[in-house]
Amino acid sequence: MQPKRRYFKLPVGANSNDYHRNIINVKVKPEFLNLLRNLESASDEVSEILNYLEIGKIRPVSSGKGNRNRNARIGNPSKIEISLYQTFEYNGPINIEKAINLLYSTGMVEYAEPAYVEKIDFVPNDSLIAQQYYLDLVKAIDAWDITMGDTSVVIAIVDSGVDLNHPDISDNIWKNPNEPIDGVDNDGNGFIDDYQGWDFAGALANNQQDGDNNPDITKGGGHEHGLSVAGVASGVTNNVTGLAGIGYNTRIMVTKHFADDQPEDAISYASNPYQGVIYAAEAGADIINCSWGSTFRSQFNQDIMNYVAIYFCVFVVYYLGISWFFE
Ligand SMILES: [Ca+2]
Ligand SMILES: [Ca+2]
Ligand SMILES: [Ca+2]
Ligand SMILES: [Ca+2]
Repeated sequence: MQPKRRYFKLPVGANSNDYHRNIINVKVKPEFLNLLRNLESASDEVSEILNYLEIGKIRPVSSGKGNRNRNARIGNPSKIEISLYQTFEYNGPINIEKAINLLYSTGMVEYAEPAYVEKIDFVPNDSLIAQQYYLDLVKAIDAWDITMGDTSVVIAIVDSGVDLNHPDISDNIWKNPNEPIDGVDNDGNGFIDDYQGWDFAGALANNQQDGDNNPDITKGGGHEHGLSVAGVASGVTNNVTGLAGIGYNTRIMVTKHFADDQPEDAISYASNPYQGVIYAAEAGADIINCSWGSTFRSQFNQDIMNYVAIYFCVFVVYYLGISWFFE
């Protein structure tokens, strides 16, 4: 089977390590949204293509939950209808470029893209001054001890995970007040018992379905990136707001995107951290820290960032990554 026309071409320099295998990020045309819930009703032509691709799970990137800031919409021309954003899995032995072009051939998609692999940013001298990050972390925590205030600020560390039992951090881990541990998704955000964030990558890097509710890290090396970043992010916040005047009780929300079975020297996130960005915004984070990036431009990811900025007014912190974002 061949696509009708070639709409999509992999960017120059992209190879198979640069995107997640068998995953396509899709913005569906609004008139086809219902079809996704009832694929049997597809036309013969569409069914034939979907069967050829061996489409598996189709998942919305967002549950649509969370407290949106309605004022943020006023006068904003770029409305984002997040329900149109879907992740398709396909299992057919077809390369991603052809698979994407076949999806275009169904007429269902506004656009479709690979899910590019995001890589950790080596924040300056990462390996050399890791201990200094630790010092920053301790200082920040000390400051929080002094300035316990009424306002609760939540910083999401969308990264490799965090050592939840770290003595300087465990008391500050954000807890989801609407999610008792009872095997039920009480807050309806699509994640069962996410009482302390979410582990999107889970145990296995090659399984995109084995996420769990424990974003604790199991080993060192690149897996500790999130912990280091938590220290840096806290330090930055500490410097900007200063100790005088503004008392706050900062919490760290954790989403984990390194899989437990990745080697310690891994630098690529096994699950797409943009999932964590959406999760964090919808769960009420005030600041989202993204110390990672990809060199490949993605409209899908741009739209996700617009979504969280427009509807949730979160402040997204970047370091060196997402180089295309400011172009
Ligand atoms: Ca939940
Ligand atoms: Ca629950
Ligand atoms: Ca996994
Ligand atoms: Ca886990």
